Amino acid sequence: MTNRGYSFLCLVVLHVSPLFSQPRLPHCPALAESVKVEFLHAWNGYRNYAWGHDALKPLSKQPHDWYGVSLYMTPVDAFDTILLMGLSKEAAEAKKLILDSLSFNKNIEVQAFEIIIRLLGGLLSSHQMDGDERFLKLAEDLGNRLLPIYNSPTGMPYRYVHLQTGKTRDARNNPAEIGTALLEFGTLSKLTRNPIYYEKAKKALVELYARRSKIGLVGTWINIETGEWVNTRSHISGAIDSYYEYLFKAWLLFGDKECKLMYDEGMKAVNAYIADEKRGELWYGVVDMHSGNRLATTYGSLDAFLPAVLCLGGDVERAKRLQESGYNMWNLHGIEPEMIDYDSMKVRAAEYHLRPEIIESAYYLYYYTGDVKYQKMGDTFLKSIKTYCRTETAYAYLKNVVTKEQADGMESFFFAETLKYLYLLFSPGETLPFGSVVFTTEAHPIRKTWKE
Ligand code: DMJ
Repeated sequence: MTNRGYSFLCLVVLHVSPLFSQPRLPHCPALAESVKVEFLHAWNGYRNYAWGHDALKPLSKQPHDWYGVSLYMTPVDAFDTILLMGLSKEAAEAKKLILDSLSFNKNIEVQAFEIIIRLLGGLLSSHQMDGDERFLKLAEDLGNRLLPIYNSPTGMPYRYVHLQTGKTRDARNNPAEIGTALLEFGTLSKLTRNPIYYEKAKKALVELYARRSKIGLVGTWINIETGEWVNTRSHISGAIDSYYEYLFKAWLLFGDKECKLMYDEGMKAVNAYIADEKRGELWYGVVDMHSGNRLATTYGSLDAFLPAVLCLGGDVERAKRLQESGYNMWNLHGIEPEMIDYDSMKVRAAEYHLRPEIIESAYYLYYYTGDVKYQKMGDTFLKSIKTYCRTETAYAYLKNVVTKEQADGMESFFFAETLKYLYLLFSPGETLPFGSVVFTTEAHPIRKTWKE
């Protein structure tokens, strides 16, 4: 890997952490501090120009609400990062904003997946970290409004639901949106002692798994009323990605053995058919779920979550190799494109949406290997993001990683995930002992506070 000005000083702290009998890893206070400074830069942009709205449009300096009215997407998604960074003034302001004003009694239809991972997950981790019961009350209200998604003939969820009427829409769904709910709904069940949320979200996963092909793969789109696949492309990219993540993490958080089994079987098939070797590098592409025939050699910023999950599942060797490939992708144009063809190494989708996945994987790999090169990678990621995405008021995603043209958007996951994983990568164990929580797909840390 290139060094690209790796000039920071990491402190080697070799005493033993009380939670884990392993030496603490070197941390980089100066870099952690600079992530905090950048967080505050983006947060203050949101605070000054979009306070109380879902998000800030960083170039026009205008607020943006996904559904016309605000669901406080940015503050809810960002709140646990604010707490982790110890920003007490910002935490108090954000908490007041959320608890005084957030209500889900809104005449709107929402996309369940996005609301579950950003808001339900955010409220649950906020409750656990801050201790205020009102966060849990909001989560419970939201959970109840979302539950009708599971009222389908198969038990797999519809994509959209109206928050007041419970009316559902869109029977064409994908594994990521079907499966990425068990951590949030499961935690809601544990904390409210109401098993309904766990049961519904788990059934959806089991029903999906039951429809895997003979070679063990899932496709991209399925009709959740008939159970028929409508798109049989199989990969680990967007629309499937966190289905695998949640199978493993449900085992970690809830000790759900069935989920572990489904993960092991699923990942066996993924490694047998989707994994691909090029020039001695490991990549994951696209195959047909029934034949296993290769359909495309594409990999992108969303796929870069896999090394993190491979680490958790014990496959650190594949994780290391895949992260190297992802790092090459990042360095093609100095910042990561949404998708490349790893055969030709040409960009296929040129945006950079301020995504976290490759940083999340560096964070896990640093813990699993203790190799400081993952912090150096993090330093590269931070420098690129600062160089190309920073604006006068906040951060903007890139329309094109080749031209570096900025676009008028800053997703809430930039606060929830991208900056959180960078911060944690540079301050290992200082803020949050590794292994003490399970991160949801939106990086909301969930602590197991219940008995099995
Ligand atoms: C986030 O909302 C979540 O990480 C999701 O699983 C995938 N997409 C974004 C980040 O890229």
